[in-house]
Amino acid sequence: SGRKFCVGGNWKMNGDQKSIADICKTLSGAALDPNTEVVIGCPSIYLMYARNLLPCELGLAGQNAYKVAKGAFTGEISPAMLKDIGADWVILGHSERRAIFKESDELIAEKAEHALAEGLKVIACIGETLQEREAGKTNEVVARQMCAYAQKIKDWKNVVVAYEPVWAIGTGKTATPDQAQEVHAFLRQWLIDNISKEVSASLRIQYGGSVTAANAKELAKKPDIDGFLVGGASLKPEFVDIINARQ
Ligand code: G2H
Repeated sequence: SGRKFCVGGNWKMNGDQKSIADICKTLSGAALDPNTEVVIGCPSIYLMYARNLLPCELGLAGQNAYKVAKGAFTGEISPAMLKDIGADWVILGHSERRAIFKESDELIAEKAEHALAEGLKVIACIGETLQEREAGKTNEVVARQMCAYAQKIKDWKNVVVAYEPVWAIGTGKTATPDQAQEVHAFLRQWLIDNISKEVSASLRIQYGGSVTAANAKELAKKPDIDGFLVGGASLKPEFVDIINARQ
């Protein structure tokens, strides 16, 4: 496809200095597929620590960032701060941010716009809930979420989209390769219809939701799956096998 395979690890609110040192050691010692771009999403308090322990060719991501550079926003961090400490990516719009912290499509898009303007690369998450899927609304929901991003994102070159069906997140219930491919193909067509052929051909779309070493290889064979966003398994040595899923 010409799109470089891209695998993100999303550690979420997990880890401590000891366990993060262990993961970084595993990643440093492993033979990672040079044709896969790797990004580690680390809790913000450990970002500098992880940056110093990770191989320099691995990207580092915050898991959230606010929509302005600085100011009276107690508890928040900004893209400028992420850049300052050596992170080059941010994950935005994760379903946990949407569901637990009530982030709207619009706020998430504003965050993406600002992060891109500050020079960060963005993993822009989308995905439907089980209720939405069962109501036959999957395409409608992901299109709505993409529309919100598209209102604010004018240049997609530093964006990766992560399609994460909420019913597959942390549940052990992975989408089948066909189920994932079906939505990725829909998104590819949505991009042609709403953005451009060029963006549709070049934008990477990751699948996320209970990806493991056991299911990554089959998912990776699908033509519109350009990588993964991995939660639980990114904390374990099997993350190496997921990075190398296409070997
Ligand atoms: C989805 C995914 C990573 P997990 O949230 O973003 O997590 O692989 O644990 O389902």
